Amino acid sequence: MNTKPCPFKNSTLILSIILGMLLFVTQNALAQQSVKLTLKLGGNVDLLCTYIKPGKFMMGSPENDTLADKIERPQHEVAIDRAFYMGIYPITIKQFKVFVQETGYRTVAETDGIGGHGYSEANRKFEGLFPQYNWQHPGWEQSDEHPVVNISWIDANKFCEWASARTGKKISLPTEEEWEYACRAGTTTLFFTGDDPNSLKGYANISDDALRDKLQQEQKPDRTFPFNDGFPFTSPVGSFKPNPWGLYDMTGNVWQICDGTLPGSTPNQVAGHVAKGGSYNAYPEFARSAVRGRIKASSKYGYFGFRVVVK
Ligand SMILES: [Ca+2]
Repeated sequence: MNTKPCPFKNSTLILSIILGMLLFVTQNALAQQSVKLTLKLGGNVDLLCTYIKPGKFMMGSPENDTLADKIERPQHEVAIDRAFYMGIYPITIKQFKVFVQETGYRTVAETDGIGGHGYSEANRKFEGLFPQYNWQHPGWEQSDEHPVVNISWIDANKFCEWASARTGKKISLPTEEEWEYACRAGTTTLFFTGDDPNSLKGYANISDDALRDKLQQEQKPDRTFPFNDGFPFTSPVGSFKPNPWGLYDMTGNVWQICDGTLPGSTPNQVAGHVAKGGSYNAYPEFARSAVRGRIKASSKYGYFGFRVVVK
């Protein structure tokens, strides 16, 4: 019996393995190219985005969600027909600075004579609206990597107009549907980390022991998360782990202002706009994926920022 290996069979096997490896490497390289988008805002400042594929999801809160507000119901299916890119992080101080430096833009909080909202170290409380508070001065130390706050729907849209002209891309706020679809990232639980609020530990900057320590007795929230996430106020973007689709700070850090108006409301109606995601001041109910914060076009608070989409 001839036991000598067949050289032709072996070389075919080796060739197949090599071709398979080449195909794997090529596919991965193409996938990496297609899922990321980096836009230049100027001044060596980039806007990093990731690809969000089309799909369907259940939006809003189910009847058995005891933390839900009635405006989040009924839960209903939504189809996202077109792919888009979404900012991996909320817009940062550094990115907003480029916009301001190039345009001279001044925010609503800086120009309406009323001012913004912030934290008083002396009084150990959040306060406002006062003229001393705006995106540059919320009452705590910010680095360039912190998400910009004290931003209104009006200001966020002005940034998007500028960024669109700057990059030649259509940059806007996400619709509420796009935001919730991207936040859930295929999950159907209350939080993208599960149904247990404590599952957000390590994934979100929310109301915690660090914040409680900064507040006077009257302002201490009674429903904080039972741990210290290290940040009483905003945290540099990307300080926590991302959601399943690679988006950071979708929950917590800052509420994210969305495009459009609530169904049945008009643009000038009080609280006709929506913000999502909760903030560093969010109790568990305000950190759910379905949460629906209502704001005016001119509302500005130290809890509110935004992220953008590119279409
Ligand atoms: Ca926190």
